[in-house]
Amino acid sequence: MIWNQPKECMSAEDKRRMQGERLRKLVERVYHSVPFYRRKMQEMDVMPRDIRSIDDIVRLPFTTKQDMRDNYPYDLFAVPMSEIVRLHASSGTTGKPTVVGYTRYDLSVWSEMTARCLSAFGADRNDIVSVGYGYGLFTGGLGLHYGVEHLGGTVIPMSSGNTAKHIQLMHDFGATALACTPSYALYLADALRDCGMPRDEFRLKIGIFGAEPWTENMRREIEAKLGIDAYNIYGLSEVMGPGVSYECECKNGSHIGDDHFYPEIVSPDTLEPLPYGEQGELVFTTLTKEGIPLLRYRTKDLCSLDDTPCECGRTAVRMSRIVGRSDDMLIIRGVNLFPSQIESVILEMEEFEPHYLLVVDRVNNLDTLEVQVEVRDGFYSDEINRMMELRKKIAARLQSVLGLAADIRLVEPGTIARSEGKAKRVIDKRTLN
Ligand code: DLL
Repeated sequence: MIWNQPKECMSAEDKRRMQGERLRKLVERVYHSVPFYRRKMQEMDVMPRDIRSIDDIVRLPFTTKQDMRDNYPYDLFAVPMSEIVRLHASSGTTGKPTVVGYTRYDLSVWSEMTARCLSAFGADRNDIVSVGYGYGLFTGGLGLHYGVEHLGGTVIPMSSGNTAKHIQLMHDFGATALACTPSYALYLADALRDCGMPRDEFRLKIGIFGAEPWTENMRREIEAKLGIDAYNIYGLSEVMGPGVSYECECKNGSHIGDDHFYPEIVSPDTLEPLPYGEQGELVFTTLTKEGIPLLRYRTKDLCSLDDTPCECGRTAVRMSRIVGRSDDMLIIRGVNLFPSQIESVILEMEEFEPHYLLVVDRVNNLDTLEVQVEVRDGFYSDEINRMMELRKKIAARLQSVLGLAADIRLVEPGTIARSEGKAKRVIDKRTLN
């Protein structure tokens, strides 16, 4: 079912007019309330009055994660803190996270967007949705949560972890839909098979999967193993959270909520806009956001856009699956991390050389992260206890910075291969096929 027919099926002409009006108001707003944007626009010699239609968007400055870091925590907010009712955060490239603030209106748009997704996946007020995304600073849990309530369905706020309990409650509470990362869905499918409760005692029929890249093969495997219909949901905290785009029953790309988030594809090298159909970096302008509106935010996600008609009747532009990133961000068990975050922990500790290697793999459908790090001469020892202490120390520090457990392998000084050019810090053995 189409949740918001007038918005999701708007004619191209009406959509562009609406986007243009929203952009004009947005630029006016950020120019007067966010010094960062005023400065950037002045440097580029662009005034709010120069923005007359959506086509003028190319005259506006880009925003990056680094800009959010430089303005940590609140300097990109466009309203006083008294208007902000919720904060979320995601990983920054080093120490500080990226902070986003939502006004009441922003939260209402978010619920509307996630209700659109759920409706496109075939869910309605009769559905019981088990949300297995993490609740907390991560946007996955609470984002889906309010969408289910807005739809009128029933939400089970499971959060992540504790697979046995999750399966038991899905069984007992009659969950009809499951929201989690696609890799966790595969893990859960195996656990469900082995749990001793027959599949026909479960009412599961819909899967709501995103927060990390996945493939058509993974979809087939999940659908076959869990006996459900699996849908892709995309989003990022800087722009809102889950619900920026979603598949419809045609499963032929994800419709972007382009009445709220204006998408562009640019060349990651030249930043020149690319035509629909070409692959490049996805950029979003948040047309209606109040708390932290962003002009041309560079997601670093690589994909292509498609505005050809979709059989479902929605006219919203579709994006392809994410095929990669233009930076070195890794997503491990749904948690985003940058090698530089690990590097900064290692540099802080006198016991280690600044040489490390991250080995990422997927074992039984769960991502694993091994951090190999060289112990400095003078700290390296044959005594097992001393090495265990050291391992525990860095493991605890990494866990608190990354929010993720890593296996630590301490190695002797000089063990990790030195490179003459750019050091190879990551070996990602996961092959998504
Ligand atoms: O992952 C929001 C989300 C939660 C989306 C639950 C879907 C479901 P962040 O933690 O800010 O937000 O991470 C955003 O995750 O830039 C992509 O690289 C990646 N990502 C998110 N959804 C997908 C997807 C949430 N469906 C980053 N396919 C994004 C591929 C995805 N990558």
